[in-house]
Amino acid sequence: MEKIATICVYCGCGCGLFLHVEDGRIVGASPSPAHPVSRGRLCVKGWLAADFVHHPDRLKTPLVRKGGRMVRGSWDEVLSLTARRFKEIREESGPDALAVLTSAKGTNEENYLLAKLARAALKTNNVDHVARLCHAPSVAGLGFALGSGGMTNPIRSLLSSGAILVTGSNTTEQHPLVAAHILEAQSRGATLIVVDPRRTQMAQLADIHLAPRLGTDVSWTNGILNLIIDLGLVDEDFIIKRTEGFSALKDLVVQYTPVEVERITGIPSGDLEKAAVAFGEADRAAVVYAMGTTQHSCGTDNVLALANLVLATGNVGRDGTGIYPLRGHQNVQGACDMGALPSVYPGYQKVEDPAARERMEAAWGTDLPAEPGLTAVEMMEAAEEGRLKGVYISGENPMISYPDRDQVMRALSSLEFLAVADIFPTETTALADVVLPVASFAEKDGTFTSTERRVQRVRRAASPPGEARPEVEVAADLLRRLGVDADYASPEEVMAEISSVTPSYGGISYQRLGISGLSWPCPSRDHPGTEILHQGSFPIGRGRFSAVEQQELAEDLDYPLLLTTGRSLFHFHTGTMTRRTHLLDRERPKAAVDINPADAAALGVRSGTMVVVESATGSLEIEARLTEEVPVGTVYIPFHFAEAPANQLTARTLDPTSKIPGLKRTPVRIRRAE
Ligand SMILES: Nc1nc2c(c(=O)[nH]1)N[C@H]1C(S)=C(S)[C@@H](COP(=O)(O)OP(=O)(O)OC[C@H]3O[C@@H](n4cnc5c(=O)[nH]c(N)nc54)[C@H](O)[C@@H]3O)O[C@H]1N2
Ligand SMILES: Nc1nc2c(c(=O)[nH]1)N[C@H]1C(S)=C(S)[C@@H](COP(=O)(O)OP(=O)(O)OC[C@H]3O[C@@H](n4cnc5c(=O)[nH]c(N)nc54)[C@H](O)[C@@H]3O)O[C@H]1N2
Ligand code: SF4
Ligand SMILES: [Mo]
Repeated sequence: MEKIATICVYCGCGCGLFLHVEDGRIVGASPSPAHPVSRGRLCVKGWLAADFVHHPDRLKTPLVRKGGRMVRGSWDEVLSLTARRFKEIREESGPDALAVLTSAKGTNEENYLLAKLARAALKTNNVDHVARLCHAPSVAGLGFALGSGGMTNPIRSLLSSGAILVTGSNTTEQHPLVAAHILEAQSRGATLIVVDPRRTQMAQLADIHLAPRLGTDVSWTNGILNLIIDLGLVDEDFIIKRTEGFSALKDLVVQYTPVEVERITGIPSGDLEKAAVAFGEADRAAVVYAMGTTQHSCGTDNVLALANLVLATGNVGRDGTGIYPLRGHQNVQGACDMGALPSVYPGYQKVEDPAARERMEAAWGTDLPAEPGLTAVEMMEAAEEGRLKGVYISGENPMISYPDRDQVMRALSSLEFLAVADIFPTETTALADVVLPVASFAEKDGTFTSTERRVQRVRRAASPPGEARPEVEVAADLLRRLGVDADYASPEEVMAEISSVTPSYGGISYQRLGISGLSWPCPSRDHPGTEILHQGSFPIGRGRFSAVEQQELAEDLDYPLLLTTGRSLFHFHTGTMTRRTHLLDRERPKAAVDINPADAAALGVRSGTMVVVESATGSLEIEARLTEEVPVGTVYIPFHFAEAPANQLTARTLDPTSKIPGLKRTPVRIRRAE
């Protein structure tokens, strides 16, 4: 048996694991003891990471729609058709009638080439991916406040924290190896503050659990800061030397008294005070957050408020401090770094900056569009309106993962041409004109960048099934068919190009990555990488405070309950892989809506009763599950299940700055099904 060192395909923790190979087949996975994050551990999904790889449902041959039916085609046929249709649409309707959605499941090399395909070959900045539904507010908010959207410190740094504030993150289930570090810190004496409307396992383990009403995060964050200022626990030296804009913020937060915060959020004032003292008094404190913070129509404000808290207390640039936007997909950080976003090139160089554009034009040997393109949800709107006509989707399943499912269906169905690359048939490949079967993480070489900005090597352990090809080859082939030089002999050569055009990856090469990888910024070949950001200064000079106010929250008497959506430990998003992993699917085989027993009694509903959940957007039928994990007035549905798709109910209400939809708060009503 051979053991191939690679990286887990699921979450952004970026655990190192070995794939065990026997006679060309992957027979198991085990943790890497030498890896800096896993240190010999994996969560249940990591242990089972390779179980779906040889599943019989894998896509094995290219498919093309003929007379309404999907039939087998050759690679040459489907790629020449794709290139021809994209050219025709561009000639008839202009380049902005085309778009590319890249995949946070793909490698950096794949994301880089697909973003290059959009910009250099199709000539549009319409390129985006699910980071839009995930950490777009972090890219915008932390980018503004600190000069970088990246997690400031490595996961290991949490072990030195004296207080850790975790908000909007179901850490033990969604980032298990980050949770392991947090709980280890707690056992060494750190105070754990968890802010979550639900009583998650993390909330149950916390020293202080604050349960705000959905969408009221700016209020409690400003409230904690107000108390910290009152108690004289701000870091005045840090504020003077390294920041700007504090006095406007200070004038604003006085309104957020404990009594006022309790009125808005429902958090008892005594609990807020305990949290403020614990966070403010700690010599080293950290803030960890995820989707409960970002997935709101005020997501950027939520992030800015948290950034205020770490800046005011001087918790930046040292071990044990910092702000941790936990990246979700195993390579969503990398997909952003590679410029798979409508407004930036690799390394967050703005497309609107003429100097950056000239550099990229010189590197890619072609002229590039100057206007930022459409974001992911805007693409769906443009498609329905007929402005967008041809789309390439790599490894995303918007039919289940994007808000307002009926609209997504109308949007994708109205396209003139849709190409989808995936490893399995999905609700989205079902709408495609061509389906491109690609290699999974276990069948290709490349790199993933984890939530701690750690660029790590992914290694091929088996051959792709049937005619499936690594998407890096598919993207290069399409580039050539569309007239752009793309003679890469290997993914390693793509990385050489990436490092030549991406300053923060300038020193990264396959030879240097080894077992532990390198954290960016790593600007040159002799640079050791950067684990802790902002040590002496910020990329923008001074850190910036923002006086952010709580937004008015829409209420609707017709829809008296609030729905929040999310995930479970055993499934990953739309379930394409985990629902094909027997041991995981067995743990969570079906969809359910979590309802508090008090609400259930009022509705006449028991565990197991089928109910109809309705919002202004849509409705679905689903089984009820009674649990005290959700507070009275709030219900919860994981979005993994196509048979009861939570996004049937969510709306396309976007945060104006980052364009993330408010997936975490939807007014709904519930009744028993007939
Ligand atoms: N097992 C598993 N792991 C995963 C994933 C998966 O699908 N399955 N997906 C990965 C991805 S891409 C991501 S982005 C991450 C997501 O990781 P998380 O963000 O941790 O997961 P979610 O379930 O979306 O939501 C987190 C928490 O936010 C809380 N919340 C909801 N509304 C609010 C609010 O208004 N304020 C506050 N403070 N909290 C609120 C919810 O109750 C929930 O417990 O997980 C990654 N890891
Ligand atoms: N209601 C609600 N909706 C949400 C969220 C929420 O909390 N609530 N969360 C949002 C967030 S944070 C995210 S990140 C999105 C996730 O949304 P998606 O990213 O659309 O969901 P996945 O199911 O992870 O889709 C990944 C696809 O990639 C395929 N795949 C796997 N490996 C490879 C590969 O190597 N190459 C290629 N080409 N394909 C591959 C998989 O089979 C799968 O079809 O969902 C968003 N939607
Ligand atoms: S914590 Fe995340 S990266 Fe680590 S094994 Fe689990 S799913 Fe994989
Ligand atoms: Mo995500």
